[in-house]
Amino acid sequence: MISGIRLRRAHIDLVTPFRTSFGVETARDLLYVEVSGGGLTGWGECVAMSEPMYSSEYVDGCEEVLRRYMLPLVHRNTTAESFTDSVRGIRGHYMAKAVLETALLDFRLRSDGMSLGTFLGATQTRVRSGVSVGIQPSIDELLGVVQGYINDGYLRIKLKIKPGFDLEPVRAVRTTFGDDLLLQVDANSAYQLSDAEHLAKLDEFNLLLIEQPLPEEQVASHAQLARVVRTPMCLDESILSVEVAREALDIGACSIINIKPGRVGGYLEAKKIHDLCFERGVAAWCGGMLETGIGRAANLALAALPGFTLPGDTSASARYFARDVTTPFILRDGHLDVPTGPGIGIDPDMDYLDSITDRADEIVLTK
Ligand code: NPG
Repeated sequence: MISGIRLRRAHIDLVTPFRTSFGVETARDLLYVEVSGGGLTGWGECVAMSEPMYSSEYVDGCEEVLRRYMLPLVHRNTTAESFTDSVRGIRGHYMAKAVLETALLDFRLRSDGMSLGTFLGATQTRVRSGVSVGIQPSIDELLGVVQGYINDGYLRIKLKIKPGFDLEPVRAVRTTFGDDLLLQVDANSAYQLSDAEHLAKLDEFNLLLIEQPLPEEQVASHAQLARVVRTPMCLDESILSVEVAREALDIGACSIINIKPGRVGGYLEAKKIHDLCFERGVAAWCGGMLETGIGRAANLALAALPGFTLPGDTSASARYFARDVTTPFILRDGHLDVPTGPGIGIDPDMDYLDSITDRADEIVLTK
């Protein structure tokens, strides 16, 4: 039974600034939800960034909607499933829903002694790791960064692109590292449909996929774009639920899906999107949101399902942080191990976590 919930705000520096088409992240502004009872704690990590630039969500907003509308719905016997049902009437706020749902799920699975991977239907004990490379100040620096990740053993490279930083960096990476490198690009919504002819010039680089070139709302425009660009279209920001995923696939807006639990309201919805892709033979991969070990552990459990046919943004702890909040995830032979312990299968180092915590508030359950 749940006896208490804690909201924890913390911060951790990134080892290197991460630049996308919408901004630059230098530190992670963290929100954890801890669901406790009977000596056990279930953990959730919010994926929202400090500012509403990736999507409309941001971490202070997540905390506000959790406190005001979601936590009052939680009582001692709330489960991840009953919570998800009870917040169906709250529109949007997927990242806020996801962090609380994950903590509830982790709490229950720890009580039951079952790993998240087993609960979700994982079939792999380790997952192939890709890495997402931010926009660099110059092509030379980009080549150096990519070389470093290849040396680390990453099995696929994703380059962030934006108008003015697209064809040349992709050409340079392809030419330098050869045709065998698994390479893809991510535009984070930075283009317009009128850029279709320009984006089609990426076709010559034999990319695995192009991710989210157009704004989130423009699902149908992606279908039009996919008729001009031969590189497989992958959607990220647009896919907010299994229903959107089905419609996007039905109209040909994408042929590959980046599944991020935080973006779709949690692991239960992420699993439904996985199942849809698996049934239809559509390639899927697990995205990342610069998570610390708590969020990363849960993503690895998901990424171990059989429908994740492409390497994900499931990179090692060292790619992001000098010191992670958990035992670090280490890249071995291009793979990360899927945790096997109960729930997400890993605990934070509490002394270290407390040392980076700005504040932690206990929420009293009234029912
Ligand atoms: O490896 O965790 C990671 C980051 C992967 O590129 C990544 N995430 O758009 O998918 C994305 C992107 C992102 C980065 C989103 C920063 C939001 C902020």
